Amino acid sequence: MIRSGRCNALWVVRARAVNIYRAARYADDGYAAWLRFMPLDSEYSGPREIVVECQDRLAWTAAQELQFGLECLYGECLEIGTGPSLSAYVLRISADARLVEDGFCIRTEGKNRIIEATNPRGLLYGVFSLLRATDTRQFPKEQPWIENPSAPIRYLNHWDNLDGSIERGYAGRSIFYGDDGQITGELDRVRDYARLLASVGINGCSINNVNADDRIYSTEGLSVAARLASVFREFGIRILISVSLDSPVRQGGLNTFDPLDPGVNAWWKAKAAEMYQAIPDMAGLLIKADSEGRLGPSAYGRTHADAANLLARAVRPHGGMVFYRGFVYNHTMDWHDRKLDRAKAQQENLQPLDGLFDENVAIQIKNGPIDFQVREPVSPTIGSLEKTPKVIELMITQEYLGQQHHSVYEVPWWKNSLDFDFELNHHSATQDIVTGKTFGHRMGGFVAVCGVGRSINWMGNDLAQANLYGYGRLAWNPNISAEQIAEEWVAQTFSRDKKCVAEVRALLMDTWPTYERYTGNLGIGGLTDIIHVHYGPAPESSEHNGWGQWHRSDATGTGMDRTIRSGTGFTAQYPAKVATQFENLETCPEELLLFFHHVPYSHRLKSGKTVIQHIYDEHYRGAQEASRFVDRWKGVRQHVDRKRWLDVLGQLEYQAGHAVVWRDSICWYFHRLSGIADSLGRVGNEPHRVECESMTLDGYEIVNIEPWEAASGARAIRLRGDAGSCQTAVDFDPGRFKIHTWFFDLPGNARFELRINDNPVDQWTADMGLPSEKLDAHTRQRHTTGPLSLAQGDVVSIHCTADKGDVAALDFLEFEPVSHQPIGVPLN
Ligand code: GCW
Repeated sequence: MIRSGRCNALWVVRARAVNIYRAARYADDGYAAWLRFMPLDSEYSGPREIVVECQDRLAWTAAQELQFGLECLYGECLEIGTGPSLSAYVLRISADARLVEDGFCIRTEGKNRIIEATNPRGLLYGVFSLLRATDTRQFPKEQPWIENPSAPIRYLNHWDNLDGSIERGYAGRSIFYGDDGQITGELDRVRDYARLLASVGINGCSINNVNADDRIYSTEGLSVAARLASVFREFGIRILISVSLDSPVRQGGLNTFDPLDPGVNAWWKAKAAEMYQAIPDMAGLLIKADSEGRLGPSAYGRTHADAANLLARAVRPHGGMVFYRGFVYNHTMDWHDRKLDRAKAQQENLQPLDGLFDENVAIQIKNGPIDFQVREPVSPTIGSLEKTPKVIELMITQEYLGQQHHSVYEVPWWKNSLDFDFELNHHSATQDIVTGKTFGHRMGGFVAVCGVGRSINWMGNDLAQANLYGYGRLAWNPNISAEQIAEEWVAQTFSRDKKCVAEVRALLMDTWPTYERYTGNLGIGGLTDIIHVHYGPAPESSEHNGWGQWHRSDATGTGMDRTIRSGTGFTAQYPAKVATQFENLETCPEELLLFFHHVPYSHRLKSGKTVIQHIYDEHYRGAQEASRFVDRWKGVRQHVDRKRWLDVLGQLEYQAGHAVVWRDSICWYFHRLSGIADSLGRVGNEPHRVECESMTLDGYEIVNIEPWEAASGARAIRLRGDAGSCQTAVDFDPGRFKIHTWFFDLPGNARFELRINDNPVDQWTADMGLPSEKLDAHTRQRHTTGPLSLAQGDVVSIHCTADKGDVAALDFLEFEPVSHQPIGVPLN
């Protein structure tokens, strides 16, 4: 075989350096994610070399990845060269008409394995797919093995700010930008990140928040953007830049940003030319305008089409696209007006403009009409913009889904949106529409908001990586099942052991339904605090303000009436068949009932249960399921490396506790509002709890909690000074108990010590870094001690030390008899 002298030597040197670097980094800390390539126990019997038939850097990267993957999997290091060879993996660019851009074909020819693609990116995807199949032992049956991506756009959006913070990021600070307001890049990490993305077919990535800071496209900023672009380019990923419509004023010194002003037009043209000079292969621009305080075309009475086309014409000579966000609404609506509806805003704003957008504009639409809630109908705008290419926007970062402190596998939720059929006359599932098939658009696809940060495992929660992986796989092929994606991910990430794969897959599959159960049922929305942190329960926060995430719960009923007959008329935005289905109470899918209808609490569901009883039951069931996640995870202990097993265990234990916070807050809220008792007698009747307010206090004071349902009895205790304690004597029958201490974890590291008869038996520090600085349902959680034996008269006390603002606040102690099964509805 002839090796291409210098070029090849260089690549081999680089490959070795990269491998050493990787080996050092690839401890079982989650950094390698699904690219661990754990050794297989079978002998290698494949081709002996790797031949790259084209002199393209990306093709060489593909070869190196193949070399690295096979070496990890089999311990065989194949040489890379330019051929010819009798037994090689051959990486070849071909004009095979069966392949579209980025697609690949893998076939056997004698002793050679040919990987063909129409572009080098396709070779990289072919290699990663081959490695995945080898790693998971799942080879497709069909020969040749041909795969084409579902759509050309398979992008991520980063909401990273230039000061290193990340909007809605829950895994540490930005991997793109440094601290202290400097704009710097952590390029090693970015490179490893790009590699992960490429391994699942992601081919574009925006590098700054849609709430855009335009310094990233100042002359200095562009040099940073260009550095990031060059790293992403190594793995076939093109970058996008988020822009701010008022830049001609802010950055350019003009006195207007009117989209129809010739000076503004010229400014953007010049800016685009500057951007493309720095980043010749930039995918395009992304823009959020007239939304949540961002300036937009309405400032000059112009339309979204005017704004989008202004940018589109600037990037068009360079082959760029404009992604115009459909997330347009008024957040200062009059909540008294029962006809107003935030869900209607996108369609009202964009539909009249269908046909007026330039052809290099795509409208980027969130899967639901509100905002990434745990359940929403699919946004009608996806089905209605027939003349305009669209991309669907999904959310990987778990803003409204527990912010990675809760494990929620989102793929089933996304599939639910992608499989939804608009019931037009032809293939009209969401996935057909956004991939361009339904209305014959060449452009289209997928975008997801991703919050990876400097946390060693990228997501802050090892299980949350499944969402990043799953998004890429789904964008590549939306027909892969959520179960299969989970299986592949577990096998590559944790263990190939069949039992482990099945158990973790099943656990992942249950997380979204469970999260929905203990947060917001029947399409009511998340019931989280929508004004501030979007994390724990705060059902009242949606009401009586202009944000429009109303659920309209009152003393007699709940749900938002969006019908044509008596409500906001939102249902009319869907094609006729679907509209009729949602409009009628009898045919509206129950999981969306409260999204579309306001019903009395006594309304009977198909199960025969009333809505209020369903809400109680689902919350109890959800919390019970969350506590079983802990036991289920314990069942795979021997298959998962210790660090990650312990990390996930800790996360699931926290989740189980916070699910109870959710359950209680929501049940208490609806119990008080409706005045209707839980027929199973659970709500408001917690026999094993002792309120801290009623204990003997030393150094503590009693405080009222807002909102009231965030603490038991609406009150808690907090330290007045640096230290103190509370104590209670056991006045129930002796036995073995788990003691749950319900406390609040504020910023600062307060310390707690639990003593029995003044003997220390447990201690812990409240240091989770939860997203609130108040005593509320975001910060309330539990710590569990025991089981241990208690006898009548034993004194249980908690001794606490404050730290900075953390006042070691406590809500109650709960003595759970160990034989005690939590009261709940039987699990199906
Ligand atoms: O859900 C909201 C988020 C905002 C975000 C906005 C959007 C970037 O809370 O943080 O802003 O959506 O999608 O633009």
